[in-house]
Amino acid sequence: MSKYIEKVLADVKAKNANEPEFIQAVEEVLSTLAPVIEANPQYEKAAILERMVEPERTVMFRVPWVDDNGVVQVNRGYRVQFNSAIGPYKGGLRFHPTVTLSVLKFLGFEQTFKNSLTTLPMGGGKGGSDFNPRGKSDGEVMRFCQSFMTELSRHIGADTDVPAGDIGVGGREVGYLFGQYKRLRNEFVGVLTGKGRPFGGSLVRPEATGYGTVYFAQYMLEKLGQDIKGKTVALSGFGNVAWGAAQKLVQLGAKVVAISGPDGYIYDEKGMTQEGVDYMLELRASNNDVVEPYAAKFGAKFVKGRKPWEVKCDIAFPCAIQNELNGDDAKMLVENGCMMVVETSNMGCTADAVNYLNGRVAFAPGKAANAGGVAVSGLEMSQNSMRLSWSADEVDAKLKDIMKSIHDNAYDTAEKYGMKGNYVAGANLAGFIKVADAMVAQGVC
Ligand code: 2IT
Repeated sequence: MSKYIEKVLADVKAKNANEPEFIQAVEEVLSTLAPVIEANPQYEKAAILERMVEPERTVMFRVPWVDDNGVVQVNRGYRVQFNSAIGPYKGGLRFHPTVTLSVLKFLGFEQTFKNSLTTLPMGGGKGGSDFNPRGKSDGEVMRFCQSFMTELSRHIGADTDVPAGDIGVGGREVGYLFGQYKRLRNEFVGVLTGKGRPFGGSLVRPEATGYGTVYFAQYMLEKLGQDIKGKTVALSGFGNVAWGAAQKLVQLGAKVVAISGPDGYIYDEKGMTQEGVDYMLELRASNNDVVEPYAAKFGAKFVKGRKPWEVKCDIAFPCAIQNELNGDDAKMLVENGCMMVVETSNMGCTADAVNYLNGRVAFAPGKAANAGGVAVSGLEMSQNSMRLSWSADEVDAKLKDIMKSIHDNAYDTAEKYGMKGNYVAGANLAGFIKVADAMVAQGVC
């Protein structure tokens, strides 16, 4: 690591000592940047790293709402506008009890590099709330979303900051948020992505993160002279992302043997069928956050309270939440013959796990592999600006092209800097260079 990087990292740790997830994300990126930092003294001169680790703006606000019993509830809302060097802030909203400023700063920081990799003009941002949608009625979710947007609407805009979904925020929530924005601002614009079809949503957006991560895996396998057909796959999660991945994997002839929820995991030795994939949507809609019912319905095994990384698989796709796959899980996967891990959740693997896996197996970092979701959000923004709508085939073809560009950019950049096959370094370097050059060109701001 260069002296400059060490100094910035030490400052980040001192200044944000109570933000472990943010520190983890910064360390993961900065520890790979030495080759470009050393070759480009203009970055240090312009204090690019010091500026990149500080969000341009952070908004924190009270979200009061009334529950079905008439009781006033208060949650905390956030929007972290991290970096607008290459486009308006762009990134999802997460509604989950684990949401803290540290979590949203790590997500906004990662989003900046991810969005840079997509080839589209989007800056990085992230927001959300510690609101837990689990068990809430539709009316409660609507009132919460309206209150959240009442404050958020002052800070976003189609050319300023364009939020979307993330964990706990899907089509329903985006609809309520959009309705409230339109009402407050009296304008119908593409201020959110992941909207419903009738009001400007893009085809393929719901599937995009999951499809994209599988396309990315296919491009990696191609480099290794292998095919995804016939591969045994373990997924974690059963939400929107895991569903999209499962759908594409089943279409391509992979054998999906595991999905998981907070209650445990499902082991389906025969491999998931299209009916199983469709049933994931029903589980999701039940709003109970459990996968157990899948077992009885499809004659599969339910393993309570455990993670799916103990099953034998060729490829693992963590699709749930940050730090869901740790060093011990990584060792278990490798011992069981796993040859590829495609991080699909943001920072799904702990630093230990990444260090263990990267090089031992083909390892795809989340900011590259899961960028298909935000990429199709970028395509939704384009369609909204042009006031037209592309067909599903058109969007899917563009998504595939974008995932190929991301793959090749990460692969070629790693090779250029003498780290062939290291997608972690390649993605960080490629994502960084574009943002850094834009920042240098725009002066001190
Ligand atoms: O982590 C992510 O990239 C997302 N949650 C999607 C963000 C977006 O703006 O579509």
